[in-house]
Amino acid sequence: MSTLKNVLAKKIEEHRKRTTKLLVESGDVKISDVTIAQAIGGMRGVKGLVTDISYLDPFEGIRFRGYTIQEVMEGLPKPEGKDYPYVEGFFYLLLTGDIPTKEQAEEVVEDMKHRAKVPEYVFDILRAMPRDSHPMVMFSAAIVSMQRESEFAKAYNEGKFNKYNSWEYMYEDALNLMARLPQVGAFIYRLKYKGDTQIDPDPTLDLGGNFAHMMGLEPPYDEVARMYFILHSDHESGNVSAHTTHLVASALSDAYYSLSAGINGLAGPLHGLANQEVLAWIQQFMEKLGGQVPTTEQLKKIVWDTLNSGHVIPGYGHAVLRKTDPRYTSQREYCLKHLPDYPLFQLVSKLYEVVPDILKEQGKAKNPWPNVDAQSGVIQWYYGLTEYDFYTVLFGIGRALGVLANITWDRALGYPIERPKSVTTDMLEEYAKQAQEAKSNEHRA
Ligand code: CMX
Repeated sequence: MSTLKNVLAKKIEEHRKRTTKLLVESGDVKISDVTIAQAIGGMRGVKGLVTDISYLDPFEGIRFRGYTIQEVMEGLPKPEGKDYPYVEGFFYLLLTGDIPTKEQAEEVVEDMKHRAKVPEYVFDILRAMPRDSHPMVMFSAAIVSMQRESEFAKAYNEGKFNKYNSWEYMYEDALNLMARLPQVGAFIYRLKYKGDTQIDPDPTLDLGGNFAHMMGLEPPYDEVARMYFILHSDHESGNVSAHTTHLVASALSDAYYSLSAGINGLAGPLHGLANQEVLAWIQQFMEKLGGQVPTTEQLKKIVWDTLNSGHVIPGYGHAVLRKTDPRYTSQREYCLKHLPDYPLFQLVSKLYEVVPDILKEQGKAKNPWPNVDAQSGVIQWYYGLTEYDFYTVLFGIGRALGVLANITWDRALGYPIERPKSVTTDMLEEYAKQAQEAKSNEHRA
């Protein structure tokens, strides 16, 4: 058994006791109430999910297994001479909660290399799709097409499967998928935008390095890939892609079905597609201005015009965060170091100066600050990846790290099929009436 699987097995053994104790001794302790506004309004703020992979504080931002982004980037082992850590070592952290040693991280690098072979039929399927299909359609289709490779589904069908060992099959699927996604992503990119001129994987490289290589992008794009995949990996369980993956897996669907479903959610413009929307929006108004960088006054007008036409400002706002997203800040720091004078970076920085005040003045968005998507396209564009409808695939490869770690733990802890209860509008009206009556009785008393 690999070190990672061994460590994970021990952690699971220990953790199961905590979950059982909570259920047996304190199962009826309340952690959340639900208002009518929350039931109608997308369950915002309702605590009804459990994950230990990451936690999102509205003001501090994301912590992965208790570590801030900076601690992750500084503390994890890195390939020789590189500034950003092995993605594989980060996956070790997400799964186990431990920062791996360099040896442990490199063991995962080697393990993933052995799992990285994408079946030929996936390429045939992708080539058979209309070339103008959105890259996220191709990505999702490629993932679900590999379902026949699922160890989890095989074990289930062969009756090997039980509540205690099912995580091991999910783990195998998670590692196999994670090892293959970079090639699937790079294949789609080169199929769609580079005339199907494919670049074979280089078995000497780690996941980030190999992705850059297969995309045909020179270093330091390998560093960008490592940073990008880590930053986009997880944002606790309630976001659409993580929640969907978890929900589908709760029906004992395997990792292929579950991840493909999560990727479909990521493809929505209010979620992961926002990174593409930011660039599309910028390109649109730059075209209107004849390529001239807008003045602050012009930018303010563009932002107001966008809002007044009923559109959201892509890359701004968040359902949980109430400050600038530290994933935005982390990418901004990269830009300040590597491309401070790049006009697109300066434009995005100018937007940062203008948009929050306007959103505050408009008074609708609860969070006027930028999220991860406001900054991410700039770096991609700088390194030559200008086909912005591909950006959400990059997000998807990263997001897979978090959601696959989550569903492995879901099986380890035996979480049941997810099935919240719904009510009708009549029932809500009845609750409202009863609350009003109770209030008037209180006044009278
Ligand atoms: N521009 C304009 N209006 C915005 C806004 C923005 N960036 N963000 C929120 N609002 C509006 C909402 O549309 C909503 O308007 P209505 O009352 O008319 O419906 C109002 O402000 C209240 O929304 P909220 O409670 O602040 O935000 P939600 O939790 O409902 O939605 C999000 C969060 C991210 C969908 C929203 O901020 C948004 O649409 N942002 C732009 C798209 C984006 O960047 N998405 C990526 C998020 C990160 C990710 O998942 O990748």
